[in-house]
Amino acid sequence: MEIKEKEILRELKKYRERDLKYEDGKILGSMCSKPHPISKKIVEMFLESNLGDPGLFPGTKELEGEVIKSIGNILNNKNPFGYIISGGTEANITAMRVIKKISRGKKGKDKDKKANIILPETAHFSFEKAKDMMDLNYISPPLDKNYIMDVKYLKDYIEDKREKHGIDGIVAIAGCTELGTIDNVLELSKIAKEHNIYIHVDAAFGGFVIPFLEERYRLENYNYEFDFSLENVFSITIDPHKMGLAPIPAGGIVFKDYSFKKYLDVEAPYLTDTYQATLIGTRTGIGVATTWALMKLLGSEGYREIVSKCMDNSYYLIKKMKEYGFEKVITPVLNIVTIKDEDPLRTSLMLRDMGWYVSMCRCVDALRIIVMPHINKEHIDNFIEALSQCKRD
Ligand code: 0PR
Repeated sequence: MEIKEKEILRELKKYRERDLKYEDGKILGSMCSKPHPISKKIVEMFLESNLGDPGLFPGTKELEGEVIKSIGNILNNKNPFGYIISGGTEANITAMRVIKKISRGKKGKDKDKKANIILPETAHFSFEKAKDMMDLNYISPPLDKNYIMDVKYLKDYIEDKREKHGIDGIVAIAGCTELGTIDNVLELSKIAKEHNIYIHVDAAFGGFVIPFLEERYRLENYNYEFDFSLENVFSITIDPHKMGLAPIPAGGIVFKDYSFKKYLDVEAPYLTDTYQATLIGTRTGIGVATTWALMKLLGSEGYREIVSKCMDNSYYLIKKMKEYGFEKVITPVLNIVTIKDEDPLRTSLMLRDMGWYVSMCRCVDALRIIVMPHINKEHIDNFIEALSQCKRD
């Protein structure tokens, strides 16, 4: 290797060494994890692939179709249409774009009127970005005692106070960023069916967890249904780069069928495919290839094992919290654990000074720990010690 190249790599390494490493077990507030080792080889193989011009990369394009088919399978959809894109943010913005387009069609001469969309208070901030771009109108019903959208309130709202043009869309969350809760999509689906409303489910996190959640981790009387088997669920965000263990960037947007493509297509007459539907034009095929490989390699059984390990560790954390006198906000639904705290910002900053990175909830005073696959029981023991030291200081 030329001296200059070696020097550049050495220089880069210095920067990279300052980054935290998942395997050190100190990253407790991230929805990403160390990608599966097979990813390295695939990244190299697909380095120059560009799905922005799919005619040049027909092999990668075909793989994308296969991945969407496999993801469709875990979401109970035999005819899925969708893309592996940059992440949950792009996926959610894409879904809002479709709702906006459909609503315009419905509003006729009032087509400049904003789309009215029901959005949970706990929705990810990516929806704020969509609102800025598309001037949407969000309506947020209160949360019920389980920290999910109050379905009864919503039903009354839609029936009693429907605006002239009604509600154009409902966003439901399956694996909420803050608490890991799942909206009652079954009930929402009934309401949506009755009033002809589009449902988008944000399962960016839960999409690779809920289908693989064993019975013993499922809470009684809790509704885990969230997929295309429910009527009026027309799109789902599901991110391989979260619990799917794919490297970044790998987000997923899946629609019920191909008919939704027309709302996204813009003309791109000089490209090999003369229409483009994704928000991002030039886009790597790395996410497609890694997701394809991981779904083949791990299969349902592999993902089930990963999810069980994370759930087991989540319950281990709950047990340790109890021993040390810390309280949870809710019994974990998925592998996200909440720790009540009067001043979560202060505590998280103290923890950060000690090298621990946790995050916080917005809807309740609590710390939030995402028990990802890189976290083991020893990390949890050490973390609880550190947390209790914060409280003593
Ligand atoms: N929808 C949900 C439910 C999410 O939790 C997130 C991200 C998104 C959409 C957006 O996904 P992208 O970030 O892929 O666009 N949730 C995490 C969060 O905001 C993202 C994250 C990941 C944050 C790793 C920190 C981190 O270290 O907490």
